Amino acid sequence: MPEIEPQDQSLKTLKGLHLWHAPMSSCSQRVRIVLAEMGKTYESHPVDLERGEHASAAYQAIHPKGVVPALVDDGRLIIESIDIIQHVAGQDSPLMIGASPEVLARSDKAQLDLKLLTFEFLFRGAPAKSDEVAQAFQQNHKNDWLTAFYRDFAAGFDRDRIEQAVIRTRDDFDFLDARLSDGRAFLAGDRMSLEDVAWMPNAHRFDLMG
Ligand SMILES: N[C@@H](CCC(=O)N[C@@H](CS)C(=O)NCC(=O)O)C(=O)O
Repeated sequence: MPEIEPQDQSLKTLKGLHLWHAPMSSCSQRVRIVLAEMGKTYESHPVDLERGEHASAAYQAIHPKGVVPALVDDGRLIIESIDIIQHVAGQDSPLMIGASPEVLARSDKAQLDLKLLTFEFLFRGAPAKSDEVAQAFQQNHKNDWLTAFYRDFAAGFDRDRIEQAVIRTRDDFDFLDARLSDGRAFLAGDRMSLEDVAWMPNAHRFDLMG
């Protein structure tokens, strides 16, 4: 369900491609990779997640879940990175060849574990959000799952929750390895497809985590 009716009706008047995104967001990275591969230019609207900009009323009127990315293409609002990359590539793109919905959906599902493990193993040592930013976020962000996630992070994630995320991630990478085990260079065969794009940010993130 990629295209949604924007709450912020002014989005309908925008021309060309507009992307709301964040540098370290894996879901945004996917979209930027496809935009670059397709040679498409876009107007960039960075959303500062560290400062909780996605809790603003203005941003939540763009993306109903208050997360990035969000894309507007000639007034049409599209959310969900897997839907966005398919939209940006377009049906006739070589990136679509062999890209299976199953592998794309699996990357979407893996995002929650990637997020948990990123916060635990990459962000925990980073400077915490100021109390002011953290409180404003809790008050203003309407996505209950996300506000609970930040509370859990501050309190310390349960060890079991981390372990389950590691196990599922291991399964995912075993699945990808099995796909590549016939010697193919890319997940869907001998050329890069959306499958590689969808998983690339995850591989990069685990690389950052060491
Ligand atoms: N299924 C969504 C997930 C979107 C999502 O969770 N985005 C993350 C970044 S990858 C986000 O905005 N997180 C906000 C936060 O962590 O505060 C998609 O693929 O677009």
